[in-house]
Amino acid sequence: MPILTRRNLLKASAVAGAYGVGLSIAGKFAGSAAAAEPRVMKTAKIEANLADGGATRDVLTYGEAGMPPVVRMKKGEAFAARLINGIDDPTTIHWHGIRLPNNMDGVPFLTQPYVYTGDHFDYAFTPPDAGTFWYHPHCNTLEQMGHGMTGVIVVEDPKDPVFDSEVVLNLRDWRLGNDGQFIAQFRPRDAAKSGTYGTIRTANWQQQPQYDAPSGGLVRLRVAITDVTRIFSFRVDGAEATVIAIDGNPVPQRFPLDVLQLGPGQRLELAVRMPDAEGAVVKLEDIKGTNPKVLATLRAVGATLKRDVRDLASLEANPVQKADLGSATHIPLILSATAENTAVNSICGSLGYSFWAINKVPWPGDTPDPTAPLAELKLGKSYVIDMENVTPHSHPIHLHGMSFTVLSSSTREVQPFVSDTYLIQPDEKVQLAFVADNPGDWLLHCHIIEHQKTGMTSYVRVA
Ligand SMILES: [Cu+2]
Repeated sequence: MPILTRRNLLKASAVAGAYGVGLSIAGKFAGSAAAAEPRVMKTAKIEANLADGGATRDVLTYGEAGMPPVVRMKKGEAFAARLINGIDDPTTIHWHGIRLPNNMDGVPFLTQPYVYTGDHFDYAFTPPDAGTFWYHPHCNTLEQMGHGMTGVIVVEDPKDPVFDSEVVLNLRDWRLGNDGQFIAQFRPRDAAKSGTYGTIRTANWQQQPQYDAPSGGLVRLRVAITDVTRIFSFRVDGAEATVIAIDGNPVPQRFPLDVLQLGPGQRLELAVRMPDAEGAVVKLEDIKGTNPKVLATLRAVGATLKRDVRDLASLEANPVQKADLGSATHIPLILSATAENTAVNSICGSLGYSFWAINKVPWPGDTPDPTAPLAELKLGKSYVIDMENVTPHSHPIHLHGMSFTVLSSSTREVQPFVSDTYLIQPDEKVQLAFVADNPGDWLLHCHIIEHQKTGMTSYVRVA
């Protein structure tokens, strides 16, 4: 009797034609029957002007030229996209932070087969939540994401308050040499620490771009950290900036931005009240490290609109179920470094090292037969992840398919943020509560891609 491996299962369902959009999914995250016209998202290798040294070759993107487009969806409305693979390497699309049916989640072997060169895959789902999200491959990710395949998603809510302007920033680095060409994407000794940093920092694939916004107006500044490594400490200089949403969800209580640290995969939404004086410049800065860096600027134009951030209506909370803490089962989760640095075999972009582990198990890579799930969860039941970081580095831990609420931290005051990614600090213990309301196998991993690819990955099974 043939062993029913995950790969065989995927093959079988592909042969049966049951794969993809046609597969019927039970549960509330099922795609809407009214199919939207699919948006074509074709991967491509291009040249792009990223640094002063001239055009960079071997840049990877979606579309024909430049940065992957900002994909706009509407809360509660069907969305469809056809991924066509135009690059030499297998790929998929993961829609980070969007709660969708498991077979739309874009994780090779866990939720779908590879999309090989020249092949396509149809994604279709209805985003239940409004906010700022992003998309990227989940296969050979260090190379594909490192070379450009990271794009921002805006899910609009017709009930959103009215701003005078909106600016979307895709923040990421590039590992380029002095000649403007790609250099090695990582160094093993850095992968075993905080990760390998890029050499060129960009917002929307430009160094310190400037955008015009109405003087005295309110700007909705949507920021997504799509870099594979870098943690940012955000500050705004020259204007009053109010944090209105983090990781696609409105914050329980708005607060003025002083300094906020966020990691790869995370998103920040600010209401920036532009200065009244025409020509005044507002800077978004990263003040982490020894050299504070201006990421992008906003320039006030026109006569002042004299707006007041206090007049801004609140964002509607997303329909995320509240966990029942009385009945919740606790899942201990310990992030650690592995003792040994043995190479592991994998076929989907393993880096050939094992430096990290979740509950002492280093993920072997995206293999056809992954390790056992971290936990098997009952559909509809409440859970609390008790996560502890015993490493000397910070890790942005991302859960696919479900949103959690941050209950408490051992080291800091936390609001009950709803999120999909938590940046856990060294020696921190944190409690993340959620309802296992979405059936399937959902990845749980560090979003510093070198950590993810050298062991810091696992998954939970909801059934
Ligand atoms: Cu990490």
